[in-house]
Parts: sequence; C-alpha cells; structure tokens
Amino acid sequence: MKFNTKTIHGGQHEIDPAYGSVMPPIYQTSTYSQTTPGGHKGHQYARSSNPTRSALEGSLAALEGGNNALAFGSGLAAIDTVLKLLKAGDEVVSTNDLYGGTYRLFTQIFEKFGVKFHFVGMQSAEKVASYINENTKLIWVETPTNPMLNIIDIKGIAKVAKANKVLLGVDNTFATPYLQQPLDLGADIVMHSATKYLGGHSDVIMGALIVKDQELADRLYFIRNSSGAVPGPQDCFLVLRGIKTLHLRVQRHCENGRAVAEFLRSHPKIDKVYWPGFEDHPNHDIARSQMKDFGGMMSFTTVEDSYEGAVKVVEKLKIFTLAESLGGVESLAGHPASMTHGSIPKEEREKNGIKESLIRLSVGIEDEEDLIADLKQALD
Ligand code: P1T
Repeated sequence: MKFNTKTIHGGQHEIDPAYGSVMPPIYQTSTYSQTTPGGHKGHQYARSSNPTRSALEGSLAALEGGNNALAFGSGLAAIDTVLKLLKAGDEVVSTNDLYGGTYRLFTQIFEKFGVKFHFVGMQSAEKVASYINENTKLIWVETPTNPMLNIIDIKGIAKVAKANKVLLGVDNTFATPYLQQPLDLGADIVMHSATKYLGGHSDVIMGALIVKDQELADRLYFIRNSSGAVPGPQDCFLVLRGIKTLHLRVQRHCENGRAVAEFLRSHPKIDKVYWPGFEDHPNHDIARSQMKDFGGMMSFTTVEDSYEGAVKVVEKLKIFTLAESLGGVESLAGHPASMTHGSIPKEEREKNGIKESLIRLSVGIEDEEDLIADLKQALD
C-alpha cells in the first residue's frame, strides 16, 4: 500500500462488527464486561486499551512503518514515557534546539531523578558520538528543530546509536510521516505531538510513539499502563479523522510554505528567514535526502531586530493568529522567546539563535495570496 492510501486505510482491519460503520465507533467507556474473570473480548479496562484508540494506533504504525504504536494524552506524555525507560545515572544526548516543553521536562523533571542530559548541536554525527560514554542510553533528536528549522542527519546519527547500542528517538512532529519516516532511516522510536499535523485541526492535544521492536513496544506499553497518560476515545477519533487528509494538507502546507518563505526573503524589512527549502540553508542537502518536501514551518527576524519590532508585526497580523502550537489548517504566528520557548533560560535560548526578535510561522492551507498580503501589511 502506498502512503496516500495508507492515510485512509493503513492499519484499519476491522469494520465495526455491530453495524458496519465505516469509521470506528467512539467507544466512550472506562471498562468492559467479563463473563468470568479474564473472560473478555480483548479489552478489560480503558487505561490499558480501547478499540477507538487501537484503530488510531493501527493507523499510526502503518504511516511510520512501525509494528506498534502507542497513543498518549499529549506529546510530552509520550516523551515522558520514553524517558521512563531510563534510570538514575543514565545519560541522554539531546538536540540543543528543541521544543521548550521538552527541554523543561528533561531539565526540571528528569534531572531531579538523576538522569543527565547533554544538549548538543547535532550538525555532525561525530560530534554526537563524542558525547557518548558507557552511561549513555538514549539519543534524542528533533528534526526539523523547533523553532530554528535545523535539519539533523537521522541516518548518520542512527549509525552512531547502533555502534554504541544506544536507543535513538526522533521527534517527527514538524516533518510528519508524509515528509519523513525515521524508523526507515534507522531510528528506534518515533515520537509525535499528534496535537499538530496529525490531528491537523487545532482541536486535540495528543502524543504518539511508534516502534518496530516488539520488546521495546512492550516496555513502553508497560510504562504507559503503569503511569496512565492515555488519550480519550473522542480525541483518538478526531486524530484518526485528521490523518485521513494528512497527505493533502501537508502537500498544501509545503506549497504555501515555499511561497511565504520566498516572499519573506524578498522583503526589504526582513533580515533572516530560517526554512530548510532554501538551497543555501546549511542543512538543505540533508533535508533533501531525508524529507520529501520542506514543510510549512519557518522562523524569521526583521532588520529592526528587536523584541518591540517582533511584537508589532505579530500584533498586526489578521489572518495569521498569534498563538502557541502549529500544524493546523489555519496559519499561526508565534514569538518563541516569550511563548513556546519561554521555559528555556535566555542564555541557553540565545546560544541556539532564539532571539527576542524571532517570529515563528506555521503556514496553514489558506490561499497563499491572502497569507502573503497579510504578512505584507503587517511588515509595512
Ligand atoms: O503539546 P504537546 O502535544 O504535549 O507536544 C509537545 C511537543 C513536542 N515536540 C514538539 C516538536 C513540539 O512542537 C511540541 C509542542 N509544541 C508547541 C506547542 C509549539 O507551539 O511549538
């Protein structure tokens, strides 16, 4: 089955046995009756499993080329579960430029439990390798990175991970499985904030992990069942519905992304535009080799290069909504330093290029002329 067909049919084996409904029903139940202890029809208690969730997980596994998928109550709950594979004394080599909430989870929750993190610019696999020692258990990659749109060579890092018997987890939120499939490039775990492109309509908070290895899936399942960060069936239904148009939406995000990035770059009030589709983006060749297209996420600074200047622009936008999050059908603008990355200390943020003047765009699927006109009037 090819990708576009998979978004609609992937992992969907069972038509509703009761009435033949084409979409899986929303099983809004916390528990399932048993005829005798253990005498159930495959589901006992909804923290452990739910048929609507299983339908979504089938779809997620198919899209990422995995054998198992697990859905969570949020993207951070999914990452939290990966980190719970570790124990005190273990070390993690993590991308330095990453979602502020992930950085906060690592530094303010897991460091307390004795896990050590190295935040590293992952532009070369050799550099990543130099941080590995006998305590290293996980390499955590976010690519494209949030919000600087750096691209990390998944295949290159996977070689380092394999050689050192270290797990490689990739946050594939910005790319989506339509653009990039990390398991095929050698990753062990793919993670999504399904809140974003997978859901696609800014109406759900959800996370996901997808893996190939059964033993790893069992360990993650055990942690999720023990810690309990599961999504509800209504949200699973919504994300499954969202996925059915993932390919169409992401194609349009990419087309509009290119048009907006090129417009911004040509505007006299713009200083830098960070978008991996530009041929002179420092990681453009890696992006071209591991991604199908370049996506609708980008960041930029204006020549004014000030907090006040950035605020003026985002306040003037009319079609782009000033809001946290990304990946929905509607275009959003954000100010990373004060919003999504506010939980990273200023010094750390600025080392990675997240200036007070930086604006991030999630380019939606509206008409590109309207998006460009909106940016133009705000900049003018
Ligand atoms: O919000 P949640 O579903 O828990 O996902 C967290 C998360 C994980 N990874 C990446 C790359 C993310 O971008 C996010 C969430 N990001 C935003 C809310 C944002 O506006 O960047």
